[in-house]
Amino acid sequence: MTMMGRLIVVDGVEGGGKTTLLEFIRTRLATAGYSVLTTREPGGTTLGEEIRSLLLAHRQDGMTLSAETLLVFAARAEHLAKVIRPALSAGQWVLCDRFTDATYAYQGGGRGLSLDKIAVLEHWVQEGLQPDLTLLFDLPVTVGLERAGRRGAMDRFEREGENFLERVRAAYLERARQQPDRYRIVDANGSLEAVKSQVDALLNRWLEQLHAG
Ligand code: T5A
Repeated sequence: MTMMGRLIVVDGVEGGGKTTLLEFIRTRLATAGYSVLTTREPGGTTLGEEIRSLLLAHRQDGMTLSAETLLVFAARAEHLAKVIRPALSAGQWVLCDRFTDATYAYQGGGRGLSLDKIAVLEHWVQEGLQPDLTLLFDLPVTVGLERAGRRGAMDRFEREGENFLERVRAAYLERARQQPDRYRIVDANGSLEAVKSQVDALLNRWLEQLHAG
């Protein structure tokens, strides 16, 4: 029987550098001997990427919170069925740029949707599947926004501004506090080199623990 792969997620407020570090993490895991598929949310499938465009577009200002949350989970359902579960079943590791923690943080913490409602959708769509490891890139919101702003036009979530993102950040940190086994917090408020070396050390320790069983 093939051993199930592992699901590793990078998540956090805007501008933390998680997307920049995705290839670094993939290479680190590949060096450790794992076949790694990288993907992202919202997105990762043809329909999921179309849903992503709807979610991030400025013209969607005014979308109801229910519609926004259901779209996020619709994309996630596709992603799990067509990409994540088949890869894990084949023994591949999946490295995903954002996952359900982002829904708890943005739609829950940021927009104020009840966490119970998110949990209902999570149980429906994920049927108990959870990431094995979530690297939470944490940094002050102002620093993250400044970095994201340098990258170009802001998406619908970045345009919500500082107070919104402060609530998002607090929600991420609260989840990390509640589930310390799954989370590792990366201090993303440093140079790219400093962030890389932290991530490298965290991954080494996590892989050692995994092998120790
Ligand atoms: N969303 C998502 C929800 O609301 N609910 C959900 O359930 C999900 C899954 C898109 C949006 O969707 C929302 C949350 C998001 O707002 P996304 O595609 O992950 O999600 O967001 P992006 O806008 O693409 O990425 P981020 O803004 O989150 O940025 P990253 O990935 O954290 O940062 P990155 O790597 O793109 O870096 C940003 C810039 O900073 C520089 C980089 O070069 C880049 O220019 N940078 C640094 N500069 C100096 N020092 C460092 N240490 C740096 N690290 C990066």
